[in-house]
Amino acid sequence: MSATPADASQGGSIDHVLTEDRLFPPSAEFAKNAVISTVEQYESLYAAARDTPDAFWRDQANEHLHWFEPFGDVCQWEAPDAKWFIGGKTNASYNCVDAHVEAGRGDKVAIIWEGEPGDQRTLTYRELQTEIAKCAEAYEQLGIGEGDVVSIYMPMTPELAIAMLACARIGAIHSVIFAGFSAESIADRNNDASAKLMITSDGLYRRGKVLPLKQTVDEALEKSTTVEKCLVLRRTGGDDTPMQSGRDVWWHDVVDSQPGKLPAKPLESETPLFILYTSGSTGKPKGILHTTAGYNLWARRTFEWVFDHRDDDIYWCTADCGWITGHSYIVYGPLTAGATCLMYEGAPNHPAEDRFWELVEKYKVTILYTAPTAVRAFIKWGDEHVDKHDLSSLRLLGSVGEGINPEAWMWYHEKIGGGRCPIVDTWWQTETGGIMMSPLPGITPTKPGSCTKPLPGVIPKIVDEIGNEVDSENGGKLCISQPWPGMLRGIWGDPKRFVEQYFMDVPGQYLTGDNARRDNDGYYWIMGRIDDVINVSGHRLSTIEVESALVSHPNVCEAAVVGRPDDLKGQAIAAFVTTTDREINDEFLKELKLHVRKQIGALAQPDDIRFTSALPKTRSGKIMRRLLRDVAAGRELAGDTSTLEDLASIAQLQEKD
Ligand code: 6R9
Repeated sequence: MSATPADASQGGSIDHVLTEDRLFPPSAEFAKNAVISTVEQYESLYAAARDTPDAFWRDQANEHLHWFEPFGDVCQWEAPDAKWFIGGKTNASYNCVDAHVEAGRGDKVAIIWEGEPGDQRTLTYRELQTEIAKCAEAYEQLGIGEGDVVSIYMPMTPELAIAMLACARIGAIHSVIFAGFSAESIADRNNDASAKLMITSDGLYRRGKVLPLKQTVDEALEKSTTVEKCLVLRRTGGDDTPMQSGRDVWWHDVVDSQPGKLPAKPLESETPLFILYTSGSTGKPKGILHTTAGYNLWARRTFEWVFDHRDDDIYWCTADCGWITGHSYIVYGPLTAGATCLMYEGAPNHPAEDRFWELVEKYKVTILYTAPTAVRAFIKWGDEHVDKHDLSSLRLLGSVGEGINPEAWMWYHEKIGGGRCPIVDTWWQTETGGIMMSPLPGITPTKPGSCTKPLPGVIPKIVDEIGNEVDSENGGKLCISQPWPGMLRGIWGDPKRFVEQYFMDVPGQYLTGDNARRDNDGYYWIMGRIDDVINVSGHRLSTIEVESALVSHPNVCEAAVVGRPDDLKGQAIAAFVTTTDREINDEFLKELKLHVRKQIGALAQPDDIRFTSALPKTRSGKIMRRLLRDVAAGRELAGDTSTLEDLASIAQLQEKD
């Protein structure tokens, strides 16, 4: 294999990687003990899920979930509506904890937690069950029941997972909001979902500082019309947390004193489990809806297949529960599978750049699942931080959130994996609920930069502009042509957008929003988004969302936002703005960045803001983003525009066209 377009676009600096034509087969040692240990095993699972999906998923669901009442039909599918395991009753919190306690595995450690300041806790499955039940009992006292939405804005503490699973226990719907979002963003999400209860903590530790979460929530609650109560965990301490009487209650007052006996409620398979907001191609984040049984099964099986889970593994996913990766691969997948999970609260470089490796060594982590943006940061920080630690416990490495460039892949493989650990590059989305394409570590020879092959139940198609399947070598839009249990069930409150966004381009098929190509070995290479979504440090952002935030500043007339390549973040945010007659200086620049931070959150703050007197537009008035992407990336512009730094003249030039 010569350099692929996917490789080339990453522009790595190690030449031998770009012309890499080796495959990295799993070692015989790994393959011998793997959950899926032969290609034939994978092929027969894949064929069964494709050709006889009902029989396949019936067996999977019966074997891997607990059923209070059996289901009838396996799947009813009329695009865009999928229903799975019709009429059955199960409960995700039961599957995550009670099932293990009932089976005599209650003393196994479920969560090993370490806080940023170094405090530690472990919770067995039995202890976790009790904590979840207590929290669910408190919810009921606070008037929360089946179908109510609970917004969770918390640091990465065990209570965050407990709060999620307590919702699942009684049929309430959680909406976790990443604790870096602004008060505005929280209020938008609360209002969109009609959240009734909000859960937060007094503060959050970040690189040794305390961020006042409750203060942000107070601001959000002023604009959240439906929230009745706010439950507050004491995390950072101090006496200065304002509590509004009648609305705010402390976790230690209402949760800790509960008996912890509430059983999991039998819930119909399609009972909404959670909403998770993610950015799409328009300005407003959409609430992706997942339901109970199908999602839970998908999270569990994909976890077991891809991470080759064994009973004695210490598994660590470094994501935050505020993203889908945390939902599926910190909470629902690993806990349903009965895994022991490490959960870490803080930053990878606090108190020093070796914090992750210190944790791997200390807890003898065997499986590590992280993001390419983190790997690139580790490379930048230097090998000496890694060299200080014994990482020999590791046996498997995972990657998620964006494509991993071959240079980072090689470093991860050699430096962290000691050349012996397979890397699973997992491609999936908030919408898909769980991993869709990934190597299976016991059998799939890997190619740096490719997410390799689809998992059983995933039937990818590569199509052209009008939806016809194309010669996949050149690439096209990536669709999934059969429903799978973990697929999204809707956009909260917006059925029209659900169809338009995902099922219109190719009727009856799920449109992923990514471009992909398939090589001669049947390996998939994700080539990036087809819409206006950018991927900053593995986080999805809509360019329009950032533009809306910018134009809400009184001195901004118009704004265009594009992604530009960035060595660390994958993509950085570049903004072009036209302004009122206010003087352009550093103060204004800072104010604008801060404004976006306030509107959306720190992760959306533009890296560059360029002022211009006009934006280049097509004659139909569309901003020429492609051109701006070139300008932002410092690429040479084609033809007459190549020497023009002033966008206004580009704009004028376009007008004359
Ligand atoms: C799980 C998650 C989804 C988008 C997706 C794609 C990009 C994720 C990737 C990848 C290439 C991978 N993406 N994993 N691209 N290779 N292994 O990240 O969900 O936040 O919804 O983002 O991220 O563009 O469409 P989400």
